[in-house]
Amino acid sequence: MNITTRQFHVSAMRPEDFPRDARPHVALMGRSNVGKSSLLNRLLGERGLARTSKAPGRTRALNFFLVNERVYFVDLPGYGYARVPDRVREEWKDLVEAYLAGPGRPDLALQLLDARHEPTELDRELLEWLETRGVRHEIVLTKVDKLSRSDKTRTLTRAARWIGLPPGRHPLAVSAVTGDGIPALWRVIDEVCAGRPATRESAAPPGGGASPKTPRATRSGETGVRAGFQGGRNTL
Ligand SMILES: Nc1nc2c(ncn2[C@@H]2O[C@H](COP(=O)(O)OP(=O)(O)O)[C@@H](O)[C@H]2O)c(=O)[nH]1
Ligand SMILES: [Mg+2]
Repeated sequence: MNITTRQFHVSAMRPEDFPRDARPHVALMGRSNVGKSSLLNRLLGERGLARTSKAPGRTRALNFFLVNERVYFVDLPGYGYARVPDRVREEWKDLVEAYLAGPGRPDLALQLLDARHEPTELDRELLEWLETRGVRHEIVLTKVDKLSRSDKTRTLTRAARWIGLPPGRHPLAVSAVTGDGIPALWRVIDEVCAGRPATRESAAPPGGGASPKTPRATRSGETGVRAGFQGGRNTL
């Protein structure tokens, strides 16, 4: 996508604030501090568009950004941050569920995992929730600039197993600092925004390897099961 305009649209604290038009949505989700806002800024090419912070647990609202007047990028509140009152955590959970299960739910959810850390129970819960609801999603490992080459290879292999990808396939891995992996991520986003079928080549594993074209989760996987993402029951 050749970005010509990008602007902050709305900070939604209640479902009534969500945009109601038919434009596609790309949502960034993941633990607090995983790098959602930084990745959004990198993707959209404007530092400071979404607020980033060294202090976790800051974002309470769903922040919508409108790109080229035709697609929303949505910066969601992070989960997994312990020092949050129960009441706020419950509000967050209800708001995110209302968004994910509502009519304007994302066409593509980017689930971010910090490449340096093991995924948590809450990461697993979110992934299962997205799969159960048939929301198209893509796992994206963040902050890969912090890994050595050998650590990166190991991390990609471990993450592929965690997600359950077939052998030879790896998740996307990006750095908001160096821009590593950003073009590959854009290819996925462009494909979804263009409304083409949900297939893509996997990110090439380091050192080569087969990359079978395997469709990822699609909307046809919708089951109607109300699993409910409990993210933040114990920690936000
Ligand atoms: N080295 C490195 N640091 C990053 C990267 N992305 C984010 N960070 C840092 O991680 C912290 C949290 O980032 P932020 O985007 O606010 O995370 P969010 O809470 O998920 O929105 C900030 O200090 C960022 O500068 C990255 O790709 N590489
Ligand atoms: Mg943020």
